[in-house]
Amino acid sequence: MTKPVQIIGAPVDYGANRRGVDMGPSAIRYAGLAEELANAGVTAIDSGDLTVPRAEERDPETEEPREGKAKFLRETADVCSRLADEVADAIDDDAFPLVLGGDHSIAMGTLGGAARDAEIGAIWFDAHSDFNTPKTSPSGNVHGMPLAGALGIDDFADTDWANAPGLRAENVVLVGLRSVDDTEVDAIRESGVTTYTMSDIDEHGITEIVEKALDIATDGVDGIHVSFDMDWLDPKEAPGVGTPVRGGVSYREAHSALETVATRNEADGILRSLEFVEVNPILDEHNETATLATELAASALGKRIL
Ligand code: HAR
Ligand code: MN
Ligand code: MN
Ligand code: MN
Repeated sequence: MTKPVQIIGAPVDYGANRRGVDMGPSAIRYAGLAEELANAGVTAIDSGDLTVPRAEERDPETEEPREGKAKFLRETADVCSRLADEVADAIDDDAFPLVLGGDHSIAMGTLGGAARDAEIGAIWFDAHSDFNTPKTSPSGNVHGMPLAGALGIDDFADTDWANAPGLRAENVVLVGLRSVDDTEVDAIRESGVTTYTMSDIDEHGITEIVEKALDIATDGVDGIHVSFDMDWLDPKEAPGVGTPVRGGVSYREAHSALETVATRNEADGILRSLEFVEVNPILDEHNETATLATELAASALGKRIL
């Protein structure tokens, strides 16, 4: 990464039903993010954390949306709006935003900022498809909704804070899916996004799948966002997540995926923003999931062994 990287912490747990993911940004910094990035030859500026009121001080019920349920939607709207501004400002300053979550609801902020004055694609590394809406969500947890929100699906059609203006569904690729709710299937099919499941990775290998994802995500856009949910990895590698799903990618596959992204970015400078979400230090073992996030960030930003 030739640009200076601007680290933005989003200590948010409104969107998850397990408390603790709000401590993710601290845990990732404590695990040595600054040193990892420095060793990778990256210049990083840490702009600290967004101010996020504690969930206990808030009432999870909201009047919005009109139908269905979504907990802490007002609070999520507030923090995503501020995150979008920070991300857009970083890009304006010719810095590269690296956002630390926090639960995955914050992706609506990151994408909103990255897609403010640009047409963008996105690669979503996640066990889950995050395509629910307040109407369809089985849980009411907003971290299961950010792609639907950013793409303006159904209830989210006129929810300005959630929508990412320049995000193009035809340039959105979900990689490594293994947990999709029945309620998400139709919306995914109708949206025009591309999906690769874990079975596709089994069949074709991680490199081929990520190369294909990059071809699709980068086609005709100004840049891409990479959203990395730590539950994409197998829970044996990343135990510190709130919604683990067996059968995820290995340690090497995760690095390989991000090294493939880094190599493409070195060639065409297409990477516009990056985020790591869903690290839950309370559920972690010796901060290893946070440590993994620091290593993966270095791989994505161009760390080389030789
Ligand atoms: N699909 C489920 C729901 O909507 C689970 C959401 C998963 N949580 C995440 N997102 N970590 O990737 O409740
Ligand atoms: Mn997710
Ligand atoms: Mn997930
Ligand atoms: Mn196939």
